[in-house]
Amino acid sequence: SPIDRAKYAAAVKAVDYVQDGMKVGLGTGSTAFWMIKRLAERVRDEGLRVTGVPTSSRTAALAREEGIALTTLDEAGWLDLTIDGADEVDGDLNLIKGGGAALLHEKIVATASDRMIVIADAAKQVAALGSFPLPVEVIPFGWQTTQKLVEELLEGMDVLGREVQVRQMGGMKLLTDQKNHILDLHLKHIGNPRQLAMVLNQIPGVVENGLFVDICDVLILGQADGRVTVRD
Ligand code: DER
Repeated sequence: SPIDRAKYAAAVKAVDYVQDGMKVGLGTGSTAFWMIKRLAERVRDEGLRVTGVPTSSRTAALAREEGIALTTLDEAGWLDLTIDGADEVDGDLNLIKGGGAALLHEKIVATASDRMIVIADAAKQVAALGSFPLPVEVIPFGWQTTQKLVEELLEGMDVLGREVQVRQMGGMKLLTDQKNHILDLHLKHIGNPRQLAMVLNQIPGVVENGLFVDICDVLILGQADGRVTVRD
């Protein structure tokens, strides 16, 4: 499909940044899927030596299946590069991530890297973040009180919408790899991503949120005709 061609184009360009011997954070989602396929192709065709740190169990399974050597973040210590997708990207390279419920491990891995490259189809670029619901990871203990505290916090924030929903999967509350829940915040427009990212994590039951501020270093946008634009 045109969207898949756009994602693949961005993924191929990002994998060109991977050099022999690198330790690479492997993102989660349908764009990261193409990155893993292309990286595995370079490992097979060129004998590229790379060690991957997956950001989710499903990325670990895909990378293993494709023959990419994996390790843990603790074993790796620090990474050269992380390549991951995003749900939205604004003009300052701030992101909303977490559509695939992997935002906690994604943010840890991205932050533990010398460089983070985001790959996306051009439609992910927005003037202001917020059309995509902002995921917030919360621990199960007292999650309904945590949701009330999040709703109260939003009353005073520069946002246009304030509806909060716990993410369901097959009629049950979704459980992340860390066995936590996800609240989706339908904010419509986020006036101050940096401030919101900071105050959300002050709420006791909140583990992490999907706002990635000052984390993305390079944005690679793909188009259906195969063209890519690189912004850093
Ligand atoms: O869940 C995530 O953070 C994913 O990276 C998501 O933001 C991008 O998923 P996509 O590449 O399938 O659109």
